[in-house]
Amino acid sequence: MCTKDLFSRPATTPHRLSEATFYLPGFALRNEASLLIDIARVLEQSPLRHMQTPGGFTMSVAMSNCGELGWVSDRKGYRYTTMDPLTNAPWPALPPCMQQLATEAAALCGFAGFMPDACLINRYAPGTRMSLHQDKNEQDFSAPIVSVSLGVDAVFQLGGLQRSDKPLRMGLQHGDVVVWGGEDRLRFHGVLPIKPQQHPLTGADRINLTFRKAG
Ligand code: MD6
Ligand code: FE
Repeated sequence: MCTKDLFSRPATTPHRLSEATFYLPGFALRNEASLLIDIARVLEQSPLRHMQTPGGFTMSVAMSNCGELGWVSDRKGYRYTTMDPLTNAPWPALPPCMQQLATEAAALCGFAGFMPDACLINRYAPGTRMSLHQDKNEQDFSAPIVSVSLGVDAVFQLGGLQRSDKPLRMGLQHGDVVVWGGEDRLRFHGVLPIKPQQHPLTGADRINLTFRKAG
């Protein structure tokens, strides 16, 4: 179900960045090929699109989802839906390999039994950024979020619980995983503008997956 890489890699030990935020460098490299195939299949069914913000702007990050629930933004606000508003069909199922990666990463960080019901897929073209925000449209803040970075490098901003807290900056590379939950679940965070670069698997783009328990 989940093709491991040809050359097995040593198990990653999570680096603890704060009380409940963990960095697992390269954790997703062990099944990068399966992951990229799974993502491509999902995007054939529910293509990436630029959503509208409630304020009427077009988001520069292109998004789609898989899982029972998908995160959407439009003039009415931010929320999770069971149907893809672009296709009027349910969001594609969460591929087992993707779910397994998220569940295993969460467990390594002390969040046993994490069962995501939503995976937001973000595509950043060069110059694209994600401004500081909190993830707070989910029902259950006791579940962590597992974030997987693929493709070109990004600089992630890890803020505090107040918007005014000065964010730390950390580089995220292809295969890196960040897990946060508990008291860090509502930390502000964002992504600085992506620099022009090339990655052999994704070209100039960065793909980020965030697995959530939304419902
Ligand atoms: C990104 N990530 O890395 C955007 N949210 O492209 C997020 O917004 C995010 O990485 C919650 C937890 C981890 C994340
Ligand atoms: Fe977020």
